[in-house]
Amino acid sequence: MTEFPFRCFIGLGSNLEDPQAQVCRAFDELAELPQCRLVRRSSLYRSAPVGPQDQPDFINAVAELQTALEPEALLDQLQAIERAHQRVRKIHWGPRTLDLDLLLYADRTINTERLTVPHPFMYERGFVLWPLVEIAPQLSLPDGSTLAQRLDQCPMGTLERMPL
Ligand code: A4P
Ligand code: MG
Repeated sequence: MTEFPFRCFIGLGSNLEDPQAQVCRAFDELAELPQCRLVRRSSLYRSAPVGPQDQPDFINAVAELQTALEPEALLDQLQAIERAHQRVRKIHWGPRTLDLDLLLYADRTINTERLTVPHPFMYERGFVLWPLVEIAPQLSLPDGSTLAQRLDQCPMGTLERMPL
């Protein structure tokens, strides 16, 4: 089996139209991406919305991929999956059928017009960090900090791990 060289992490989120099913289907679609191997999927987590409060709770999860795609090519694939879930972009931080964020790409720091990696808000967000530590407890981050250090600053709040 060919191993793809770059390790990356994708954040999944949904709060519309059966969010658990949206996230489970997205995991299966990530597993089918070209030049990628889905290595791990976290549990699903439920939490209150960050941002506008007049929207349903979110279901979030994190996936670990090995890939040969360059970051923007991977983003293209993630956005194609979002489109397949008929996501309509309307309100910033508003409700969505599926949101796929490229959280981390190897140990790279990326700042282009289309892509900011590490994802700019991931360190403040329990719904990203807790599923991430579940599947990658030893992870160190591009700035040299560890996930354990970041978690100290990020309480679980309303976050709840769903039973398998
Ligand atoms: N973009 C730049 N960097 C990235 C990256 N690392 N990964 C660009 C993915 N996309 C990236 O994204 C807008 C543009 O960001 C893309 O075209 C891409 O080129 P978007 O997903 O359409 O915009 P958005 O989702 O409205 O904004 P944003 O900032 O991505 O929102 P977030 O950060 O995704 O937050 N509460 C809970 N509990 N759980 C959630 O999952 N999610 C949000 C949305 C708010 N509150 C939430 C949750
Ligand atoms: Mg997004």
